[in-house]
Amino acid sequence: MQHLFDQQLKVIHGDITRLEVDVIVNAANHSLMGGGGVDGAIHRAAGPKLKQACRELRETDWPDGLPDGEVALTEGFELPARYVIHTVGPVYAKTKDKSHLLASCYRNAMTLAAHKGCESIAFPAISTGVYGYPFEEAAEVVLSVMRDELPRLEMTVTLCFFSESDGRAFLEVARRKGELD
Ligand code: AR6
Repeated sequence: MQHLFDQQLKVIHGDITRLEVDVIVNAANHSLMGGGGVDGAIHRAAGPKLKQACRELRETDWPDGLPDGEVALTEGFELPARYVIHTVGPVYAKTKDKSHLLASCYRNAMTLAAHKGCESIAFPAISTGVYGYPFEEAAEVVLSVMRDELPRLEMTVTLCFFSESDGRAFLEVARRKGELD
């Protein structure tokens, strides 16, 4: 584990569904009905009540689906995390304003988590899997959101990369940007 931004940001690798934090973020899709990647893992680990909660969210709040960059909160059900915040990252090849939308995913999730009284939040590397966002480009977006947002929040943020090499690649970007010694 590596700490950045005065210990407020942790960089780890592993399975986000195992983390004992107040809230984990899901890289979902517009339907909120589950999918592959981290979305599939979160739905499997949370159990069937998560899908039911997502269905209800669709009916009440998002009848046309969750737009890119927006966030929606459910309980965590069988997860160690109390809540899940679902967000939809941009599909790299199809989206014009992608860095703005990717930043919105992170920023909106942290704002909602703070509003719910959460003190710890964990993110996967949103959009960098099936949605094709180049990893280093996404890392730059994440770092600039963290630099802007962390000072105003009393919250610990964990970036949970699935592989050790992704974790190392993120730290390399941070080092290049002068965020790491
Ligand atoms: N814990 C942490 N990270 C994980 C885990 C896990 N258990 N499993 C995968 N990752 P992706 P996207 C990493 O494709 O690009 C889904 O089908 C993975 O290695 O899950 O935003 C949704 O339903 C990668 O670095 O999300 C959408 O349709 C990162 O999570 C679509 O994929 C994100 O990869 C969203 O695509």
